[in-house]
Amino acid sequence: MRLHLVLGDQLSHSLSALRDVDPVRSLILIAEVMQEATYVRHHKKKIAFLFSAMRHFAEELKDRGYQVRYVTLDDPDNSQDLLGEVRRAIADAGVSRVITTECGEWRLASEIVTWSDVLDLPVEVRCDDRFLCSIDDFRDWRRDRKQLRMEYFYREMRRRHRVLLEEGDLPVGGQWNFDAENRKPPVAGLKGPKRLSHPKNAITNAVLALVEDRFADHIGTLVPFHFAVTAEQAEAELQQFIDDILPDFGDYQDAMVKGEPYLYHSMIAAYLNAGLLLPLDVIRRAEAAWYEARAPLNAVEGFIRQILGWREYVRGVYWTEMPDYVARNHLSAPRPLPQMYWTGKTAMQCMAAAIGDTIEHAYSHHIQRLMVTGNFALLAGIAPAEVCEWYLAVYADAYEWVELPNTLGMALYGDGGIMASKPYAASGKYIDRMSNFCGGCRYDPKITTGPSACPFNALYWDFIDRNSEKLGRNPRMANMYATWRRMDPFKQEAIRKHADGLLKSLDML
Ligand code: DLZ
Ligand code: SF4
Repeated sequence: MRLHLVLGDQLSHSLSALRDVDPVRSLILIAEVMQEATYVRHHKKKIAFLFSAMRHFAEELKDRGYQVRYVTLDDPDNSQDLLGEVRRAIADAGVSRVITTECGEWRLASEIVTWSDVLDLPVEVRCDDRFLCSIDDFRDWRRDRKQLRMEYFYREMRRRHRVLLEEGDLPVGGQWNFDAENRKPPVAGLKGPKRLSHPKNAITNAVLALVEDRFADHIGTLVPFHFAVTAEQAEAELQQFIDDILPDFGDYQDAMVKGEPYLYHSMIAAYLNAGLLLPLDVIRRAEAAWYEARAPLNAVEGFIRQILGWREYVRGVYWTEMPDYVARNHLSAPRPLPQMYWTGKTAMQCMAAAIGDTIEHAYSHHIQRLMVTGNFALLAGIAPAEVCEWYLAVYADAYEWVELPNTLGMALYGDGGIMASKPYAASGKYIDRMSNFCGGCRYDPKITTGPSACPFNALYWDFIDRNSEKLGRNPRMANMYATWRRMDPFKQEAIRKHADGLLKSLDML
């Protein structure tokens, strides 16, 4: 027998580990284990989504005539770790070879490379060709480049996969990137379309009861549960996005609106990252919407760039920078994560909304992640390891390959400039322009010091001041430093003092 191990985020029928699966000589192993469910305290909805999707995928494999060994979390014989489950399957089924696909986290990958010795069996780890750039190709691309820039990688990926290209390998519309058109603030009354809610069957209901019972102390609410748990349901969400939502995606990509956690975002990241949708299919569908004049180019190009450019790029950075990357802290940010990240309890309306959406949906959109919760952690000097653990735990789409470069690198500048050429630091003014949160907030985004001042403001200038040695010579920060240096020294001192008070009482904000 060959044992084909499929991990919880590898739920694709085209998975490389399943390529030569045989109805008679293959046994497919899928296992729910505490090792994977608790290495960070994942959001309840993330665990429920994955367990339900894993159980549905196992049923589909059985319907296709394959032998599947599915181990549930509450199976009394479950060893609760993946190696233990591989061992039990080997002992029960007489296995001569283990086959799997490279996994998404260094933590587990570095364990799997030892299995062959530990088990005294060949363990074949196949390339994950659901991604459009292999790790070796990324390593080749970045070799000899002093500065990595996603934009150049993305252009190469457009050419390599022939996406939105005209003759002569030129970009359609005459430009590679239309982001300048994609930063509109919300207009009054902006409201995204109603999203699909998938009916829950017996499998999902059983998983919801299990998660409520076993993970009661993890963050998040389980009800209501709207997630797609099969490829067919994920496909329905993609279809809704392409037909009804994509046309407005570009314009309002960076907008934030109270009570509208999704606006015009696709919400497919959890499905892509678990394997229910495949990136190239998604890209081709979005591309077709432009060719058929069903969506404008700024929206289609911006959406495709996230998947063909950004998603592949962060994965390449992760695997070519690990294992040191996880411990980086370029700005020596020292503070523990404030409790509000786990409770959502804060008077800052922008933070309360981003964290509240996260607790309710295991989701918040990219500007909330980058410019609200991420920006606050950056300005307040929260230690990257604490922030990264939070992002990895709370989002249904989060695996370390995607979470770490986005959080440590992009949001916190913890890698000193690999992911971003300058820190994404912003004051309350930015949040006020891009959202409607400030009107209902006890703080005022136009004030920098004093009891009603928006905390982002003093923290912003204090961040600039505090990090002048490391950031002061960055040409992209020159304007900020010039403004700070021109500021009246009494005002500077008042800002420092106010920021110091805020930093000492982050949990009271
Ligand atoms: C995230 C997750 C969870 C919560 N549970 C499981 C599990 O029980 N079994 C499993 O095979 N995978 C699970 N996963 C996904 C893995 O953590 C993921 O495959 C690795 O982190 C590598 O990306
Ligand atoms: Fe957030 Fe400041 Fe606006 Fe309040 S005033 S919502 S804290 S940006």
